Amino acid sequence: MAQVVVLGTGLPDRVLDEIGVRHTVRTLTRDQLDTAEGRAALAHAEGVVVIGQEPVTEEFLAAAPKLRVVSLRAVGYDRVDLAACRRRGVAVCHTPGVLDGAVADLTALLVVGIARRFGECLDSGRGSWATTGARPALGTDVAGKVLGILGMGRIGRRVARTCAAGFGMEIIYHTRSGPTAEDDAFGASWVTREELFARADFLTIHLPLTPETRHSVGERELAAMKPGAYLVNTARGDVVDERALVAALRSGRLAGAGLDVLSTEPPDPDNPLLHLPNVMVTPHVGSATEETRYAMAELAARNLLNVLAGEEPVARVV
Ligand code: 8YV
Repeated sequence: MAQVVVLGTGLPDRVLDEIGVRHTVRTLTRDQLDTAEGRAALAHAEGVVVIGQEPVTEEFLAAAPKLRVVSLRAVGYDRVDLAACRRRGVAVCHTPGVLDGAVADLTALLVVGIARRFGECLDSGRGSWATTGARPALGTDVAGKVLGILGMGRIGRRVARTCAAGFGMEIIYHTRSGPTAEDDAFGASWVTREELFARADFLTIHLPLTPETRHSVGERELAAMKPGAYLVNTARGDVVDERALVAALRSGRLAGAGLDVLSTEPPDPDNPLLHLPNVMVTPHVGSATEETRYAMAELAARNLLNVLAGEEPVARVV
């Protein structure tokens, strides 16, 4: 029986019980982590489940010398110091595959949402329509438009299929690894990175955040986009240089943006992206459905239990 710390709330009771049958479970909030009680729990922990965006740093690992596994209830692992985990022999696991549909649905929603000025429509519906009769300016059709997908992994591919089959969009994509027969089979075309930015009416980002991808969509890339194009990001805020994005939106170079992720979360209330009428911001809810979060929690628990039992986890990063 090992000590397991669950960092953050939101693991369903059934999943907590599943871990609790075999191990001692201690749930800690971010604030509790800094208390004597929190430090003591971490000092004995052999496994940690990370629910939110809590960083796993060298300092965190030093406070948990018995740790054998960090199990993320997330697919993204950009907040984990992988090198430090490797050095200390700590396994890192994540939850790929089970959230593709939910994230792709939200991406498609943002594509149509910004095209149809849905943020402004909701504001009007709740206010000006009844008081002054004012309604937003006309939107634009998505059918027949080019959707550019930057990063054709599981989520990008799911977005491609949804937007091609459901909305009649033409799909182009770019991945460093080049075209795949599977993607080309349903009419998506691989293009160079330059061509992707130049041809997309809507560009959607599905890249992990790494040192190479940080701010990789910046001034140069945004200036290369068609005037009046739209940007969607449901991956990680820091893939985009937010200052360059704000400038492109203010100048009218970009017609709008749909963002589920921002550089700082929760954002600074003064972040201009929260105040531009042609930007729809959602609060990092790509995977936030009952079914998907349950599946993520179960996979996170399975990964943790496997490592603690000396078995191979389902999805290992380190
Ligand atoms: C999670 C995410 O909501 O999986 C990811 O990488 O960004 C989201 O699905 C987030 O990590 C909180 O658990």
